[in-house]
Amino acid sequence: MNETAVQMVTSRDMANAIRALSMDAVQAANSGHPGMPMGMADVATVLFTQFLKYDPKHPDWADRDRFVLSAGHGSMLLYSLLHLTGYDSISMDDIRNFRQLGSPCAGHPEFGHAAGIETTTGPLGQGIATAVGMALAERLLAARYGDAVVDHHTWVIAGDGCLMEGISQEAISLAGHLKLNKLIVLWDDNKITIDGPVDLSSSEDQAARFRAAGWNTLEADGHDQNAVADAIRKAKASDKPVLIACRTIIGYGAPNVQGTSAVHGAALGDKEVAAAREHMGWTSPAFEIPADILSAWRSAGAQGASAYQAWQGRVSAMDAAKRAAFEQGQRGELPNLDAAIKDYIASLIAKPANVATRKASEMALDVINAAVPETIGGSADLTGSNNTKSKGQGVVKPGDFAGSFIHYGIREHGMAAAMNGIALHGGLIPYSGTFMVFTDYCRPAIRLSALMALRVIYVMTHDSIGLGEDGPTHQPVEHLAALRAMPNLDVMRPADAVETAECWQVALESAHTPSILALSRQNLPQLRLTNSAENLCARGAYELIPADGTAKVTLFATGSEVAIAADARTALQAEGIPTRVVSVPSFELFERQTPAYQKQVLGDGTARVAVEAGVRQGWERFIGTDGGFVGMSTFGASAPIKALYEHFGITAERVAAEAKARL
Ligand SMILES: Cc1ncc(C[n+]2csc(CCOP(=O)(O)OP(=O)(O)O)c2C)c(N)n1
Repeated sequence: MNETAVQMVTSRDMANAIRALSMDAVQAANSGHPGMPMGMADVATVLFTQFLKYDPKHPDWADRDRFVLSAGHGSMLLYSLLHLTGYDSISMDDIRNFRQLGSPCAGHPEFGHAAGIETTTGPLGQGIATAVGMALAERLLAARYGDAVVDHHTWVIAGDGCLMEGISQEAISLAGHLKLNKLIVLWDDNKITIDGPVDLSSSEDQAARFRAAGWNTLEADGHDQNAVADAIRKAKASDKPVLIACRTIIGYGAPNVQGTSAVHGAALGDKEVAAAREHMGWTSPAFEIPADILSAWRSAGAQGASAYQAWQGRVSAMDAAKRAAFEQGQRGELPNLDAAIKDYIASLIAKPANVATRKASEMALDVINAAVPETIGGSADLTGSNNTKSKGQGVVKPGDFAGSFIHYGIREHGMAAAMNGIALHGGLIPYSGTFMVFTDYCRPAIRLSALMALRVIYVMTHDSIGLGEDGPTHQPVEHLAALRAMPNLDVMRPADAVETAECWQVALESAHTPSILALSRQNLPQLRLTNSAENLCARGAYELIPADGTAKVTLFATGSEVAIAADARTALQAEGIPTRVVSVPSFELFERQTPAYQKQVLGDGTARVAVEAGVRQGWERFIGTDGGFVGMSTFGASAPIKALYEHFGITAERVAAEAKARL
């Protein structure tokens, strides 16, 4: 490094490198958001050169600080920082190809596209809520393994949009309650959104809102790097999470448009780009960073190498068993799970349990949580209904992270996003529950679990009209179909205690796919009464009861309706109609089977009827165009379960009649 040259480089020059790259990349793509990166360049420069703990050469360092660009539209800020600080994952060519197919520099930051992108952001508010999960994971792991190996901050850059979104309230309220004091939010307080000034649509006192939720708040002129550094220094000493309101000018550096919504989300145009160059004194052509400025950035990026080495030394010095557990968690391996589930299923075969699948899930969790210490459970204030807390599971409390069960409160959306953060952080496997109907309240975060390919397990109980008296607001009808429509999400609806255990195993072993476990409120008979060497649910659909004779009818069912299908089969067999029952715990898992297996399960040439207490959409895959479907086509109603199943005609008689009508 040329020391003299570095001394001549100012931190404002370094920030201007971000501004230049951002405006030039947006100009080249002729789309994107230059305003936010240009406005927050000074703040980000302070963070990445003076405070953030990271090592571009070891981007997977378990104890690195996490940086979340919640205002994901400002993606060029992140790409610039990663390139400038020396991450190999973002080259200058990648930046030139901003927003083009195949470039890791996508329109919004996409997790998995380049090292250093800690999470996918873009849907406003998700980033800050995900960061709460990361900060929580850090404290949970620190409680287990000690501050010597887990001791990092989680930083967020959030804009007005993130803070206006409802999810931000759930997130800040949870973080404040838990006293996640190593979470620091840098708010891009530029008072501009797309439609114009923030006061078009909002007049709240943001800092007061954060304080009411248990945060400390600070403010700084976001273009005075010393003031920003002072505020960050104070924030790091806080015993509560901290919001730093950074007063900035959107598009800072573009002289004719800065401070206006015009600079939020459109290329500046050649004339304004030239004017900004002139204004900033930036003489380099597009996509060229003067050597001295690049060198200053690279040495900032290299600062973390010694901290990484020191951390490695501390990991080596750990007690051997603890270290092995820590590293196993980081790798995400589950060496004890398979044997534990097999033993547990054998015990169910020996002593069948006719319980609700939510209860069966709790029984499975008693086994799983003992065998897989990485699990972190929770519920959105329905712990006793979701049955997500296993025997002896300790509860996480404000400032006390020794437990592994989180009372997320009535914050379903925040809970789901926090689970994404826990999974992204690494070292832990989050699962948590609410009522199935409230997957709608979680859906934007579930979508990100799926898009980011995270191991997040959603325990969704009360999965049909079978919940009874709470009525149609609480009864999912379209939810299974809606969730099955989402790519890379495994929706599983087990029929009994054995299937529930098998589905849990599939969910835990799916390292790159989130799972929904749809579980019943009502008791169900155990239908699996013999041991199987194989996890049958992993097949997605399988013949549960063969026909007595050459099958003329195939009945398909999921979850609580499998028992109804079994009753219908008994009736049909009694009438001399050989009938088989196929249990379909998961459409998605079935699609991954071989065509030969699928053909065999589908039972070509038989009359086909499906029964599920939900809408028909999607069932054609199993029943074809001429099959029968017994389910729901309207919302449910408030009544005892028996009356509801009769009222909506989800009965064995109806299933048998639909079959006979097709013979
Ligand atoms: C959930 C969601 N709604 C809407 C959008 C579209 N959108 C992107 S940026 C933005 C305005 C954000 O304003 P602010 O956070 O102040 O960003 P700035 O103008 O400062 O860049 C909107 C509405 C989005 N990305 N996500």
